[in-house]
Formats: sequence, structure tokens, C-alpha cells
Amino acid sequence: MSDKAVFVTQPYLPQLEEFIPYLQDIWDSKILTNGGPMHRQLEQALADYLGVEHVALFNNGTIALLTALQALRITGEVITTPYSFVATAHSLLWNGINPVFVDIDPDTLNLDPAKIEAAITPNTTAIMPVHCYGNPCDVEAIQRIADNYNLRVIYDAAHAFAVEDKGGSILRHGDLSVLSFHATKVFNTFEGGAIICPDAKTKQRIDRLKNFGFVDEVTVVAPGINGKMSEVNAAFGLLQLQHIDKAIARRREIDHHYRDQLNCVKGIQTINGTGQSKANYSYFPILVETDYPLTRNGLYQRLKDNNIFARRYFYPLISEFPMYRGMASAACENLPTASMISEKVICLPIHPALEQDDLEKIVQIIKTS
Ligand code: T4K
Repeated sequence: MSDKAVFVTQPYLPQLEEFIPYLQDIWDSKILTNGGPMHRQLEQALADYLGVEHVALFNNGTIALLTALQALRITGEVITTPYSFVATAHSLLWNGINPVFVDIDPDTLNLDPAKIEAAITPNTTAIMPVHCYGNPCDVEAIQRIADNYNLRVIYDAAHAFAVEDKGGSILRHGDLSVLSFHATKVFNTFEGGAIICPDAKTKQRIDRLKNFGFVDEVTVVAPGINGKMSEVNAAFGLLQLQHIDKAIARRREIDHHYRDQLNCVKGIQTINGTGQSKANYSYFPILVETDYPLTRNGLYQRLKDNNIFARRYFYPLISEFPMYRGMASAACENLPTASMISEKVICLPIHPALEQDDLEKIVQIIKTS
């Protein structure tokens, strides 16, 4: 059994030699950014792989979220989940929009559609749900509410690369979906992200917004930002795409091993999928219940003492951070399920390079604590 550090995730990296020809092409062309050939190829390759119409690449998921909100001219209040990475709500605040936190469903850990309507006010313009851990939201219920109240829906799909439901890509739902290709994600371009757009016109607006608002050399139509993905990142994405099925297959094995081994451990609850026909196994969250011999933090520390660096995603809740906690919707009483889950959760290591003996070691620690 190795004593090396084991992290919650590690990026999938193909052999370095495989990347050299891509770099050579970039060196030859001297096109380093601004929508070059690698960028164009990756947008098309991702659209094909994911089964979606239009992909607009970004330099990271957070700028993509900011731009998605700008693209749809969202203002006022947006309903969102407190159980996510801070970037979800930060993207609203950066746009001068007030996040309104709504509690999550205890089974899916996603925004609870039954609680959304009560949070709608005349200022509400949109809903920003998160497919947390790659588990799909109740997209139909959310769309029904959006249609009834004339709201836009922007999915933070940072965790949901390649996830599908019965009808195809989960990313086709809502008005826009936003992906992250950060180093810690299932599919990574070191840093990166994308907006999945339903039509060419929306993609054109988004492409302009991510390039300062330029239409041509002398025309600027919007106060855009620099959200462009560089050619090196795009090239890495093209290479990564060749390995992605293998990487997801290894994640699947790890997920199944954890489930087999941990389902019978008293006080440990695993989270089931939420109706996806294709999962990406991006995270492996467990809930540490009161009948487990250790507290959640006790188990987290026990793993750490053994060089296993699991993470408490998502603790604290976004609504507990100082810039949010004064908001009425951030009150703990408004978010009982999210508060409870964030006190119980640990995400165990899951990534393609996780070795079998490290996996066994993690399982043994949990079983014997
Ligand atoms: N929306 C949601 C729902 C998100 O989860 C995220 C990002 C976003 C939006 C924003 O997308 P981006 O703008 O990031 O594209 C990490 C990631 O930085 C963040 O991208 C991710 N969510 C979040 C859930 O996790 P940290 O602070 O936990 O990362 P860090 O640096 O502690 O990394 C975790 C572990 O991964 C490390 O212990 C070791 C390993 N690691 C990490 C990096 C960066 C590596 O092995 N290599 C690496 O290069 O936030």
C-alpha cells in the first residue's frame, strides 16, 4: 500500500509526446489565440462529441457564466442553489444581480423545484440551477416554472460534461448551459469552459461578447470581455477528447467499487444518480450519518491523517460566505436541507489515475473507523 498523497481528483494527462505535434502546429502557424484553427476544431469536435448544436469556448467556466448572463441581459434577481461552488453565485453578483437562494432536494442535491415558486418576486428574471456532481436537475419541472413565470434558465453545468438523459445531452436544456474545463474536471483544458448555445444567432452574440464586443476591426456592439480560449488550451482539449471515453470508463469502475464496498457500511450513505442514461462519475460524494462511529469532520481528518485528501464539497454553503450571509434567502432556516447535507458530505477521491491499492485503502479506512 503506498503512502503517497491521494487527492480528491487529479487531471487526466495523456503522454507528453502526444501533445508535441499539436504544439508544433501552433508554432508553425504562429496563431496563439483569437479564434484560431485549434479553437475552431475543438468547438466542432465538442459539438459532435456532446451531441449539441453550438459550442462557444471560453477561457474558464466562471467567465462563461458571467457572459451567459450578459448574453441574455439578465438583471434583478436570479434563483439559484446555495449548494455549489462559489462561482455560481459570484457570477450573479459580478453582474449586479441579486442571488436568491432556494433549498435543495434531499435526493438529487439539486435545486428543489417545489420550493422555487415561493421565491419568485416581480424582480425575478431567471433561474440558475446546477447539475451538482453531474446529477441532472429536474429539468422538466424547472422549465415548467420558467415558462409559467416567463423566466430564463441558465444551467451551471460545470460538472455535467457528457452527461445524458433519455433524450440526449443534458446540456440541451434551458436557454444556455455552461461547462467548466478546469484541471479538476472530467474533461479539462488546463483552464477552460464553454457555453452551449441553442442557435447560431445566440452563439454569434456570445462570440462577440467574449471578444470585447467586436464585430469587425472597427465595430464594437457591446461592452464585451476577454473570454477567449487560447490555441494551446484548445489543442489540449482536442487531444483530451481522444482519451475521454477511457477516462470516464475508469471513473465508472471506481464509482462501482465504492458503491459495492460502502453501501453496507452503517452510517455511510451514497448518492444515487438522478435519471441520467449516461453518467460521467465526476465526483463520489458520501453522507456521513449520525450512526457512523466518526463525525463527518472526524472521518475527513482520519482520511487526511492517512494521506487521503478528500474534500467537503460543498461546505460551507455559498450562502454562508460573508458577501451572501446577510441576504434574507441565505438564512439557515430557509435552507434546511442544504445546511444539513453540507454538514454531512465528503467527496472521495475519484479520477482515472487513482490506483487500485489506494482505492482499497480508502474503503478500508471508511469500513474500519
Ligand atoms: N460552477 C461550478 C458548479 C463549479 O464547480 C466550478 C468550479 C465553476 C462553476 C467555475 O468553473 P471554473 O471557472 O473553475 O472553470 C476546484 C476548482 O478550482 C474549481 O474549478 C471547481 N469548480 C471546484 C469544485 O473545485 P478547489 O479550490 O477545490 O481546487 P483545488 O486547487 O483545491 O484542487 C482540488 C484538488 O485537485 C487538489 O487537492 C489537487 C488536485 N489538483 C488541482 C489542480 C488545480 C491537481 O491535481 N492539479 C491541479 O492542477 O476548486
